[in-house]
Amino acid sequence: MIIPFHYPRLPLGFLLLITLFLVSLLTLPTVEARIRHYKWEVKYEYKSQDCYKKLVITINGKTPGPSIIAQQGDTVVVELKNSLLTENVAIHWHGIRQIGTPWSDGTEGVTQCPILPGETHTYKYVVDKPGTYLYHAHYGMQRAAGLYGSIRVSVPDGVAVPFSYDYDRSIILTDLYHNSTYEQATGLSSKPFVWVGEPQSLLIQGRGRYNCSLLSSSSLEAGLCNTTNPECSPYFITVVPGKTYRLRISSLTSLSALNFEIEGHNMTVVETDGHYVEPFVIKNLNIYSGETYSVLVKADQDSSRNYWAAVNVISRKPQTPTGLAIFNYYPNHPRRSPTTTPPTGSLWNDSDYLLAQSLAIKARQGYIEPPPLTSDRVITFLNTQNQIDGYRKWAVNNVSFTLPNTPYLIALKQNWTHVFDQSSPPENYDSANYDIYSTPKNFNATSSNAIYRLKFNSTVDVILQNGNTMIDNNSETHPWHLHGHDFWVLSYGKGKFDSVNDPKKYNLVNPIKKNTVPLHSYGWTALRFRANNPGVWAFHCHIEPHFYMGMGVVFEEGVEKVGKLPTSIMGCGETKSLIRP
Ligand SMILES: *[C@@H]1O[C@H](CO)[C@@H](O)[C@H](O)[C@H]1NC(C)=O
Ligand SMILES: *[C@@H]1O[C@H](CO)[C@@H](O)[C@H](O)[C@H]1NC(C)=O
Ligand SMILES: *[C@@H]1O[C@H](CO)[C@@H](O)[C@H](O)[C@H]1NC(C)=O
Ligand SMILES: *[C@@H]1O[C@H](CO)[C@@H](O)[C@H](O)[C@H]1NC(C)=O
Ligand SMILES: *[C@@H]1O[C@H](CO)[C@@H](O)[C@H](O)[C@H]1NC(C)=O
Ligand SMILES: *[C@@H]1O[C@H](CO)[C@@H](O)[C@H](O)[C@H]1NC(C)=O
Ligand SMILES: *[C@@H]1O[C@H](CO)[C@@H](O)[C@H](O)[C@H]1NC(C)=O
Ligand SMILES: *[C@@H]1O[C@H](CO)[C@@H](O)[C@H](O)[C@H]1NC(C)=O
Ligand SMILES: *[C@@H]1O[C@H](CO)[C@@H](O)[C@H](O)[C@H]1NC(C)=O
Ligand SMILES: *[C@@H]1O[C@H](CO)[C@@H](O)[C@H](O)[C@H]1NC(C)=O
Ligand SMILES: [Cu+2]
Repeated sequence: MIIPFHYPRLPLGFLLLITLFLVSLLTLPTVEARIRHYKWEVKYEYKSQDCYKKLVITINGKTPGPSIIAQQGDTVVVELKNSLLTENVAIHWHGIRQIGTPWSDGTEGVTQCPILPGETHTYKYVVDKPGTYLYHAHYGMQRAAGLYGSIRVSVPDGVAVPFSYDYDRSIILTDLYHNSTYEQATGLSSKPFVWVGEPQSLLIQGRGRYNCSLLSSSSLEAGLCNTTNPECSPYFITVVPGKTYRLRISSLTSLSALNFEIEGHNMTVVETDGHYVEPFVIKNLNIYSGETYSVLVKADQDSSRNYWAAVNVISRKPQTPTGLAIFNYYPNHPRRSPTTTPPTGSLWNDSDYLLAQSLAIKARQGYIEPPPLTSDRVITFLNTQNQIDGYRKWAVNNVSFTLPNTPYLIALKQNWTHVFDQSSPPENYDSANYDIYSTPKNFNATSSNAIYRLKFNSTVDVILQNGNTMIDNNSETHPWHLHGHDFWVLSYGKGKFDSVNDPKKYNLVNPIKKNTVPLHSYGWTALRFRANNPGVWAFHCHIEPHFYMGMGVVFEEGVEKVGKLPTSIMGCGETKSLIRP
């Protein structure tokens, strides 16, 4: 460092200031946030992710798309070009709360108009919290076509993570259907109803393996399914003996709840949805669509061989083969398949095990954000399978959700009362007279695009209540995802929620905060959040066909505090008048 004595003509005070400035540069951590700029082109391409060749949506030629890697406080700018030719698009930044930028949430119909073919749309938002997040399409059933990827936000310089590891890896789990999302959506909205069925394959970081022999010989001859295709060679996680790996495991399945296991290795859960977890050791991880977890795995087993990393379907009777990756000890060859039988995970219908693992997830000591001890409003959502005019639906409190043509955020800022149903949707169901264990006598529900208006900064409890589907002795698991917020998970329970006694069992001491939470079969889940993020936020089942069939609601809070909306989110429905007067 140059000592400023060499410049005697400068006044002493000025020299002192320069010295202080130079010293401060050397000692203070840099706090300057960066801009992370991405240019993405979205288009259809043929891929053979599970050896079966089909059309998928790619970003810059890839599915999963490019990872967003940023540091807390950075601004992410994604310039998205829609090259799908005949299809709209919108991308949701899953787990990013969009504080101050509710128009960048990417939820078509809620916070923006769809991005038309040929158009370029720019998303811009701040990643204000370290953790593991995702992005994915939020238009129709487009996510299932392959439009997704991971977001990794690191802690600021000079801030420590409360656990140590040598390497960091992001792994997305998905399920794959050979039918297109259009065929699926058509079946779901037809009379008679055609269910999408169970997926053909489970993918680990976009790779799986279908048994091509199950197909007709003509499709094999056409080269549609070829197990020697390098695109479907298994994903491998190469590890150095003795090192610890932070695996950021996330699920963006269309339907399946999954169990993730690495043969012969335990995992320590340390983070979920961007919040530190009080560490606990597991043999395998139950993960529901929309959730993210960081687990620590130590490469401390016999390194002369490789091990399977396996995903299996849970909570529905499995009809999809185990999805496999290779946990590869360096310097073994990564494609050297273990000769052992792959793990089959936990029993798919062991509901006690599923519930126990959900209950084991608590906020880490030293990082607890205590919840408000009371709430201002309790909204109960009964989840049911229904019928409307003979069409199969899902509903909450007997209302099946539909999206308006004019996005809510724009309609509310414009005070337009004619573009969506202004009534207040039901806060409860007839819990005294409703038997959650039996098949309803009347499946008929109504459909609506009415929304829940929350008092700004009020504390809201949501009780998710499960029940029986339209099939006897059947209740499905629903992972619920809230946009714009992290909620406290107060508790989970079996059976019907008891509004007098169950709140006494709430965890108000160290509840975990999350953005996605399972509602277990025949059970309930209680959440609390503060309505302090001005905007309009979707809250929905993360199962792609369920949301498509109406399993969701929308919350509005403090919309009058939202700044001027960018015209780039407009152009559909009534909003045409705002950009082309
Ligand atoms: C795929 O779509 C076709 C219609 O194109 C339908 O007949 C078939 O049942 C679907 N297959 C599955 C497995 O859903
Ligand atoms: C693939 O399917 C064929 C035909 O059903 C069956 O004989 C074979 O065992 C299957 N292979 C595997 C690895 O499951
Ligand atoms: C399968 O792919 C391999 C190369 O990966 C090729 O040699 C073989 O001919 C293909 N089989 C069929 C039936 O297309
Ligand atoms: C995994 O954890 C269990 C229970 O704590 C323990 O019994 C087992 O030895 C551990 N396995 C490995 C490979 O560390
Ligand atoms: C779980 O499913 C298996 C079949 O996959 C069945 O044999 C078993 O009885 C079921 N267990 C429970 C607790 O329902
Ligand atoms: C349900 O609605 C249909 C009309 O879509 C009607 O025909 C039927 O009677 C209703 N069922 C009951 C039990 O009300
Ligand atoms: C909507 O109503 C609010 C409150 O009455 C008012 O402040 C605002 O200017 C209105 N916005 C428009 C676009 O008319
Ligand atoms: C839904 O509405 C139908 C018809 O109005 C009614 O018979 C049924 O009991 C309601 N179901 C629930 C869960 O409220
Ligand atoms: C929101 O409520 C909390 C708790 O009552 C209070 O501390 C905070 O100041 C409020 N914030 C605003 C913006 O009203
Ligand atoms: C449903 O379960 C109950 C109690 O376990 C049993 O009595 C009944 O027979 C079952 N119904 C069907 C259709 O399986
Ligand atoms: Cu669902």
